[in-house]
Amino acid sequence: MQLIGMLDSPYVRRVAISLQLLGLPFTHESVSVFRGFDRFRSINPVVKAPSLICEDGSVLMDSILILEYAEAHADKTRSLVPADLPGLRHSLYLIGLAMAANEKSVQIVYEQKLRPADKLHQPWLSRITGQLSAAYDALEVEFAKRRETVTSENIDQATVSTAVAWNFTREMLPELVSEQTYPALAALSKVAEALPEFKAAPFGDGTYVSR
Ligand SMILES: N[C@@H](CCC(=O)N[C@@H](CS)C(=O)NCC(=O)O)C(=O)O
Repeated sequence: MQLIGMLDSPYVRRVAISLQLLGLPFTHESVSVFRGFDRFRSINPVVKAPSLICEDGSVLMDSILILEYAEAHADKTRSLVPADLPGLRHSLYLIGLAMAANEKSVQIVYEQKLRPADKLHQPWLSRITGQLSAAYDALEVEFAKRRETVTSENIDQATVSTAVAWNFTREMLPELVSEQTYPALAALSKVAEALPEFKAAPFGDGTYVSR
């Protein structure tokens, strides 16, 4: 399998980390949806990161769908989502919050970097900034309750997605999420970013190389 997209995307990064945790070998091509538009379009005409080129050549897109495929593909002894219904429901609730944090962060970045300054619509920016805070407020409540130290063996998708989202927002919009306001998320991030699977797929324009 080949993962296409840059690791500065939280969607690409959560897939790169999850594939490792699920024991699925893959190669990675770091292609920008902006600077590498033509190259990306030659792989996936829709130009969405992440894209995953599967064993039979079919191309999947959207991190949620790619991870659904990865879970089905992986050895049944390792899953990043709980098997029991209450556990799964809670995990999906948290993943939804992390995905909303990603989406709102990306929207804010696009507003700031892509839209001409005189076209900026402040009410929209205020709205999505409020939504971003609401997602992190709820995640902080959850992770403040957790006591177990995160390891490569016990980490779940809710934790991977939350840690990746937090790191992305801190890298791109540090003024919006302070470590003082979100101490549990800041602490989680430190532990998660030290795991080998996170270190092998660092935020930025690098390429994942299998260990
Ligand atoms: N819901 C999608 C979101 C993916 C997404 O929006 N990726 C961005 C990069 S961070 C992208 O492809 N942007 C280019 C575009 O939408 O044209 C997922 O989970 O993969």
